[in-house]
Amino acid sequence: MKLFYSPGACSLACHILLHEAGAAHEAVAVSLKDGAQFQPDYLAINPKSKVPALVRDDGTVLTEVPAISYWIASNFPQAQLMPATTEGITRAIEWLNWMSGTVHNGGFTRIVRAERFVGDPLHAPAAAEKAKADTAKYLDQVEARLAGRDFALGKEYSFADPMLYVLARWVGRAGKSIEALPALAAFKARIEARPAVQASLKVEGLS
Ligand SMILES: N[C@@H](CCC(=O)N[C@@H](CS)C(=O)NCC(=O)O)C(=O)O
Repeated sequence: MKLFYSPGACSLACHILLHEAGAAHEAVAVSLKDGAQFQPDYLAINPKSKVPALVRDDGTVLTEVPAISYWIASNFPQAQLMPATTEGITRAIEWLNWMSGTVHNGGFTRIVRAERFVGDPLHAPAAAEKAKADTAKYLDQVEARLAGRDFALGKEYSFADPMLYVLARWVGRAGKSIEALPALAAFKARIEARPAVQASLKVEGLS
């Protein structure tokens, strides 16, 4: 398989899960800052111009962090990334949809790519400030939900956790310090101790 990623981007969640699963893969960097996601060779892989994209062994391409995360957990059962109950699986999907749809694309993306969300480029700084305030509020909601838990679902690690780890790495962009989010800070340290996380950070040049 081939995972198309950008260092520290949301694709890191899928990269971690591939390492957790022990899945044979090649990690291919896409330079977002150089606009490689808009070039024809990448558009042929993912016309949405986003990472992650996972090219599977049969050549088919899977996109979207929640879908890729679920697929890895389903296909590598020995890694025990899939919760044992329907309730657990449903809660993991609930987390991933919230993190991806609201906190990431409805929050952080509006901060770092504010110019895409306004008609007049002069309005981008104000839009970014509003997005920062909204994202800080979302992070407070994440913190409240995580309080008293070791992982997103409670005691058990699951396919939802790597994306939560990615968000924990980004809190500074919302003007938050990780120390102000103690449950998220403890979670981040817990996840960072996992060999699969260390291996992924190393490949992405972040360790
Ligand atoms: N909904 C997508 C979001 C993917 C996404 O926004 N990826 C960012 C990196 S974190 C990206 O590729 N951005 C490039 C761009 O928007 O030009 C998912 O969950 O996979």
